[in-house]
Amino acid sequence: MIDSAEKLLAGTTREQRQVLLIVDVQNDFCAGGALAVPHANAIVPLINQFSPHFAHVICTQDWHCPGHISFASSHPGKKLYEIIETQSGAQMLWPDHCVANTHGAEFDGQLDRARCEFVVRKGTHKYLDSYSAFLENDKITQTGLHAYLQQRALTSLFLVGLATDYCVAFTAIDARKLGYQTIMLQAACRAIDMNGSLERACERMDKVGVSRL
Ligand code: VGL
Ligand code: ZN
Repeated sequence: MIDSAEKLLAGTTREQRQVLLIVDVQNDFCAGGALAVPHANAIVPLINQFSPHFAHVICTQDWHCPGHISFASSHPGKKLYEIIETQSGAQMLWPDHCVANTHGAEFDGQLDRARCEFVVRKGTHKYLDSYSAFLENDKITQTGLHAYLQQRALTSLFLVGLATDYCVAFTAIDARKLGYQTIMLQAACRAIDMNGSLERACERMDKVGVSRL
């Protein structure tokens, strides 16, 4: 850790090191969106209630270019939700979603972002997807979130948002591996839950020590 972050850590209270990390609360994952997560909109008022109680609020944004590798439409002959092999491993094929600079990629209009201090965009490379807000799916490429948190000595993360079984879970698991205290606030998350994906994600989170409140 850099020297100034160490000083910051010594001089701050536990509360000052806590972050509300709002994962992918974007139009395409909400009602009427291209990859709508069931009951996604129900979490927004709750997240808005939590925000003022955190010293730090950070939002993540799924941000793909047209023709992105994760889109089924980029792979003629392949079906939606099929899993294909790519250079960076297995890739599930999704509907076109969160295309950069489109309405679908914007944050939900009801989400209060007044106190959001940092936005992390992920999945920005055409040939590389990212569920985690820390490491993209090749497990090498970093988004910059870890560096930001380290430099500000932010050590404990409260996760809310979409989707529990994909981006929230992958982000929480990487956070634990990187040494953050990681708490998932389940009431303010919603899942896609396809073929047991939610149960598997919860098992993986439990195994690495993500707290689920
Ligand atoms: C997500 C699938 C594809 C998510 C993002 O935010 O959970 N899921 N891209
Ligand atoms: Zn995506």
